[in-house]
Amino acid sequence: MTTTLPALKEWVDSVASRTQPDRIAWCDGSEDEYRALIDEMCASGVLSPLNQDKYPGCYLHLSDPSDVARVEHLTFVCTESEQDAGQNNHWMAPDEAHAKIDTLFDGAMRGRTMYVIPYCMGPIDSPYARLGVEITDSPYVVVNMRLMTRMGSEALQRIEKEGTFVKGLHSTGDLDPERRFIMHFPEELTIKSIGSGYGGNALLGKKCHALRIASYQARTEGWLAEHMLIVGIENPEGEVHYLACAFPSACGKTNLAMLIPPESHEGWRVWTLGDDIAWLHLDGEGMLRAINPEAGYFGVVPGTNEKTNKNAFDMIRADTIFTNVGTTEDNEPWWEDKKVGEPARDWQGRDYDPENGPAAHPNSRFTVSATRNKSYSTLADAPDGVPISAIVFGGRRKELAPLVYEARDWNHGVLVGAGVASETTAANIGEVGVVRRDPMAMKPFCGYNFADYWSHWLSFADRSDKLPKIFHVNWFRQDNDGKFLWPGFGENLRVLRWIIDRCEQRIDAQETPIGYLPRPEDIDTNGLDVKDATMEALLSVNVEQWREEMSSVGEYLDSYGERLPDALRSEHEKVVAELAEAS
Ligand code: GTP
Ligand code: SPV
Ligand code: MN
Repeated sequence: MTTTLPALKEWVDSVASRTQPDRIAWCDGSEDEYRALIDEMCASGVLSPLNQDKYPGCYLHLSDPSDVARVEHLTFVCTESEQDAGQNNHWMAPDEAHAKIDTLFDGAMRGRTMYVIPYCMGPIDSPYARLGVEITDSPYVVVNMRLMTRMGSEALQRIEKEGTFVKGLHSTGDLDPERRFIMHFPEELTIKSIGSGYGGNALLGKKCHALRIASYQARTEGWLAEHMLIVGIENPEGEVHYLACAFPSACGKTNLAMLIPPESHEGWRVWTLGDDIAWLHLDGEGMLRAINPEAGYFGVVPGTNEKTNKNAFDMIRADTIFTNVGTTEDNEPWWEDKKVGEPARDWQGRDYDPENGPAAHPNSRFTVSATRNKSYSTLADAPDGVPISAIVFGGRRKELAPLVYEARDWNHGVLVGAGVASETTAANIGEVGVVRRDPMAMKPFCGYNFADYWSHWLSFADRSDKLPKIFHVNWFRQDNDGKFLWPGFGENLRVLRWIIDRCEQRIDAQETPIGYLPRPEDIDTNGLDVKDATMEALLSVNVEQWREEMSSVGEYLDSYGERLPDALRSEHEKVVAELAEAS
């Protein structure tokens, strides 16, 4: 196999002459190809089969212990002008970046196979879908890309028809963190990544293409590429509302996207469209519509159990690749909070010893096709996507942020999104549990200057009067003993109901300086062990703390200087003024 598209053929040839692979394999995305790669990796030790009676089609991959998460400090956006990348990104001049990384690619694939992976992000016949080709020397990347994207012959046909595609070049290199870089050239629709085989660093269709490059393209083309789950909530009357929710990495998107209604909520159904990325477009009527560019899940394993996420728990019982989990004596995968079985070996293949830390790495992941999810929406393949009723921002905050609040209007909502802060998690190499600003949950993923990004968000108000309402949630508020105040998981449906009732104008709210809040009695706590005082605490707005918060948000926004849109500055001033007046 090869291609009829000269630009693609020339690029593949030029990469081969630089990287010097032993052979070149064009991936067709077939089941046979997948099987053959799995067998080959089992033979070479890259994968090992898990217990095939209990976990049929499941395999374990243990990564290099230094290569277990994204590497924001080694991730660059390389635009001609440094200001276009913005202070939210690490920047390198394109010439310098190419020179630096190309040297590392010289001869990098000697003794290896170079795989050419054509892929489509989004339904294959969607006008909103975008194409890419990833070249990699990692068979692990190939099988993951097959689960995560629409990959192979059909994608190649569309690429040949359209002629444009994002070029992604990846090599695991020698896995030395000193020679690891993830570089983006949005002006050239190009990605170059070397030195890591892990998730967001290596599966280039995901964060590199569908967020960093796509957000840059979306700005010039008038749409949005966001770090959002997409979920459909169906009430007992059959009315369905679609929500798009942006939470930072490892802050509950997968869980919310696959929520199972609690027993108290008979007749409610939840449909998953996506768990990580949403591409949002205005349609001819001014409705914001969303597609999920992905076709699978690369989800956090620890914490997944029958109670927290039964859908995911069942979904990963077959045809799943586990990365960096532990195993039991009879070779089932094991992770913290699985609630069944016991670990015998840890994620580094050692005999389990609690002294060495958890059995599963906190950022261990499953890769699985979305079709294995029982609640996968049939509309996930709809070319036009689904209409969005509400946009929901959120973060992990021990204090301050109430369980839920609603922005007064779109512009205020953009401020709420821009002010998102959250505790860092194991999804990135670095310190965990430190509160940092993570606007729209896009801090690691926006491919251009945040100031321009906020202007772009604000511009939607000029283009439509049917925009969704914007909310903020926080499932992670804690009491003085560090216990979560809100039960979370399936019970989050109770909060989504309030959000939907607000969208349908079925319920009033209390006005506060930070936006509209439910009165404690507005959230249905029937059958929950949540005391009235707890509910009040969850919905309290501490004016003193919020003054400090808004002053810190103000400083953060100001750090973007001249490019910061005036409308965002004035939204901020309004909230500050309201807080000054409040008692
Ligand atoms: P990425 O895939 O990294 O983008 O993250 P994600 O947002 O999909 O993260 P995921 O849903 O996998 O979040 C995993 C973490 O969030 C686990 O530690 C869960 O226990 C925790 N979590 C999810 N939902 C809730 C909730 O409602 N309450 C509490 N307390 N924790 C939750
Ligand atoms: C995230 O970190 O937000 C992820 C996992 O979804 S990764 O694909 O590794 O970026
Ligand atoms: Mn993510």
